[in-house]
Amino acid sequence: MKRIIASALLPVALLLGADAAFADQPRPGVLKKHETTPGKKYEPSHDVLKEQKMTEPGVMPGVPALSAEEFERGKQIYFQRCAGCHGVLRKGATGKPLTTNVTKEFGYEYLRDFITYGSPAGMPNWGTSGDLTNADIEVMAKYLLNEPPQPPEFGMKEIKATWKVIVPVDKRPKKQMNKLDLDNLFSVTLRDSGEIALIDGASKKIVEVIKTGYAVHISRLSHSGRYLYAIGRDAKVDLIDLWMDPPTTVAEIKVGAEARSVETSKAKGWGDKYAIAGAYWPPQYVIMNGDTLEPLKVVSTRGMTIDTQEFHPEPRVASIVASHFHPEFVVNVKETGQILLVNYEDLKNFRVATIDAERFLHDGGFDSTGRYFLVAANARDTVAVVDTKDRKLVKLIQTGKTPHPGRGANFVHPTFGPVWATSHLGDDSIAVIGTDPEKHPANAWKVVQTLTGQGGGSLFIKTHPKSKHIYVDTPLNPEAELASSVAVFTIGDLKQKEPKYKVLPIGQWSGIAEGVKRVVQGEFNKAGDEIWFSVWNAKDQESAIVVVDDKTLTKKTVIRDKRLITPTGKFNVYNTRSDVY
Ligand code: DHE
Repeated sequence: MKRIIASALLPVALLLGADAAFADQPRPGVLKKHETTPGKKYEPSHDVLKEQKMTEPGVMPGVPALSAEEFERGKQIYFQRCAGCHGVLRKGATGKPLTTNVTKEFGYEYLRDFITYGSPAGMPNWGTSGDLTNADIEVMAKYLLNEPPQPPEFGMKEIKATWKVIVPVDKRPKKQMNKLDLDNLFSVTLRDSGEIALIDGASKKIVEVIKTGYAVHISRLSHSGRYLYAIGRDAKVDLIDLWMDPPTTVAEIKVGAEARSVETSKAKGWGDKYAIAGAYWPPQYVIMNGDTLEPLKVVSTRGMTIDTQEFHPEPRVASIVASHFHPEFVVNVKETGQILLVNYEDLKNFRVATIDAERFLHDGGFDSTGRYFLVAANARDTVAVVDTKDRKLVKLIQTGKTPHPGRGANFVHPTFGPVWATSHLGDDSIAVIGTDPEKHPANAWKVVQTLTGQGGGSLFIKTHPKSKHIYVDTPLNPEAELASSVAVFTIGDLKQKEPKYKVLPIGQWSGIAEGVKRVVQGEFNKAGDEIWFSVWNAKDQESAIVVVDDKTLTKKTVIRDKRLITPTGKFNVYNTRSDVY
């Protein structure tokens, strides 16, 4: 029996699956009070867009006018708290549309009450939770009755204007100038300081802290491992040359106003040639030169949804991976549910294959052979599988509630052969999916086993080809104890019907007393004998990285350094460039 965490479901619904946000349309008087949850930290907030200059709507007959101050406040709140679900243009994303034809039907009082009390279907109770004041709620009710402002587009002209080559290619070294063991270097996201820390895998010392974009999100490595690309939520890409002494930012660019993903070309003969970044706003991806970030092509993702075949004005670009079989990027478009195979062989005679998958695509990774890509369509509790060699959809697989694999975990199951696994945000299950159609055809592309972990609110699952263990985090679980610990399964035990897991109290091991100490995203070192976890506290509190010995499942080292501000994602150079997970 799956334990679904009611309180964790709310933000999940809000973030990822809430077409339901307005589905029940409660009337004032029957609104239910409910609690806002800890998982709300995971709502997408368009913090960067909220700062953009936008034109105020004119005065409209029959609609309460907004003062300039109220407009500014409404815009800030909308982009920070609402746009992630209801869309930048209010035309609906994972939440329902809030265009004026809809909001005028509801009227001022209804909107005010809805925002205050929320709904059991996914709308948070912004008022009764204390997140918004009555004055803010009144502004928001008025704001929604007025026409939505549109943030500016960001085409080639604007992108080019942000592009800087700081160290030209001919001024860069011809060989590695530092003594770092680059393949065992970790790039660590320091989310709230907008920096990455490069940490040496052996000494566990910070080698360099490098300024990046705002609320930096992920790092990806070029095929050779020389170049590191970091993307901020402000869509700023920083290109860092790891051969320089010390590693230095050699180019930067902004590919839009809001973004989350970046990747580099990995097909044979194309290593280090191109980079690609996907934006949330405007909905587009940009292909760039790998060593300079010179923007070469901007492509919009606006288009039809795969199911209802309706036009979607702002489908965001979620994860991007690079095919190992063809000169192609696999670009996952969240709201249309399309997986694009973007061929970069000839940018003039440009070819994009469009695979109808499922909505709303988010994160994913390859199987152990690097041929099949598995991606979560989290609004539909589905994992979509694409064959990147034959360029086609293989299967849509039903999993638990709101799969969230990160890049997932590949291992050889004692009964079912090669498998890939995902944990879930919305329940405590771990879906184990067969991935070997050649030697284990009966198990391929099915959930062959469902494990029960310690709770929902999981974001990342991890193993390594050399490891006998599978690690499942639960940073968004409302229970502090679960949020600050990790469940570990032993692969050999999966023969049993209900395999048990061991709990590692990573937060406690960090020795930090303050904060919730969310433990997030395990990442192995190159040798595959230790796994690093972030102990993620608030910006003004101490955070840490705890290194666990994979053989003994004991604490090996704790990295504590005042420069480690809000560490979240960690990217080992070798494992990231080679897609080992
Ligand atoms: Fe992420 C990956 C989007 C919040 C940590 N995150 C991704 C990817 C996307 C994404 C599309 C896949 C990138 C790829 O593979 O190309 N993340 C979003 C959001 O929209 C969301 C939900 C809200 C937001 O406003 O950004 C969000 N993400 C978070 C966090 O709150 C996390 C936990 C902490 C943080 O640093 O912000 C977080 N996301 C991560 C990490 C990865 C990631 C560590 C890469 C995992 C990996 O192993 O590859």
